[in-house]
Amino acid sequence: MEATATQPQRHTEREAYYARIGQHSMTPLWEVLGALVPPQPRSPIEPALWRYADLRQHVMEAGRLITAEEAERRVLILENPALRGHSCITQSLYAGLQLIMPGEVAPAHRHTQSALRLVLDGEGAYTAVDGERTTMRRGDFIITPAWTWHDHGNLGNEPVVWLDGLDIPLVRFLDAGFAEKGEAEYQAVVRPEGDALARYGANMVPVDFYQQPVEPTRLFVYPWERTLASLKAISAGPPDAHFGHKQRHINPATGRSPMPTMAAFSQLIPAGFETRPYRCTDGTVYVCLAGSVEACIEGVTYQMHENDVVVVPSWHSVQFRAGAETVLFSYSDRPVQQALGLWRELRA
Ligand code: GTQ
Repeated sequence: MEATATQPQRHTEREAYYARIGQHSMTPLWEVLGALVPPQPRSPIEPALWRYADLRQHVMEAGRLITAEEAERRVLILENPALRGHSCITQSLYAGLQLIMPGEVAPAHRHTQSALRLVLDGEGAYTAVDGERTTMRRGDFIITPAWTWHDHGNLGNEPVVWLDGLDIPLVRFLDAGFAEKGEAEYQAVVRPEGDALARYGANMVPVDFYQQPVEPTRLFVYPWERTLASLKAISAGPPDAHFGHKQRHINPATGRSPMPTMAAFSQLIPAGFETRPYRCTDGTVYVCLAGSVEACIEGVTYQMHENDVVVVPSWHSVQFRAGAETVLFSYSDRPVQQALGLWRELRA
């Protein structure tokens, strides 16, 4: 048959052609089209679990090796095992465990990357955002929106660890990163603690305050106490088949995500409850704040206990099976995808 006879020759001819056009920084689309325009997302990242019980000692060891001041931020990055060396947990998101020792200060700086914190371990630290401090209590969800000054300190007597979630890979992809160091180590306090929560976080805003849709919230702490109280109250009713009892954290002045690039969620899964298979295009980082739960991702089960972190890549099926009553916090790039008309989900 002529077709098969000409195949090797054609192949050689094409390779020579690719080499010639390569000299002009060109490459044929037909060799890569399937990968460029896949029928559905084919994430290069992998599902993964970080067990806090295994990590804690290593995080604490960093406290002996480097000071917060020397490091600027003493953080162990949680790198996706399939993308080592890229400082990312999904293609668009960063995660890390930050440690601050008693008496230390992580000096003031600001950057165009947005950050969220989820307090995991220890007491007595604070984060200051644009001149207001908030004491970090376990389970608190705290934000430092793009270009806000922030420093962290520890006035207590124990090491404090929290999870940092940032949009670093997304900002890097867009080549839109700027950063500045503060003149002083820590910011002068210009408002009493609780001011932002009272003004913006009590179902009210100042009388003449109208916010642009893309602005981050002025509220910068979502106290665990309040989140848990809401979830507990809601859980008196029937759970959703795919989520249990899941709430979306918002900017209360706009109803949008707290910051334009990252969504955050808290959910309670009743003891013994199993969620139905669910997939969505936003790769998501989950943290177990209370209870214990099995995360079944594309058929592989990851056992989560308190402070454990799991990443579910885009378009991977996930199901949760709670042991004891479980509270999960999660974050993703959903608002970016929604703004661009890209976000999809599938409930099985
Ligand atoms: O606390 O400002 O994990 O700037 C990475 C970069 C934390 C922070 C990180 C940062 C910070």
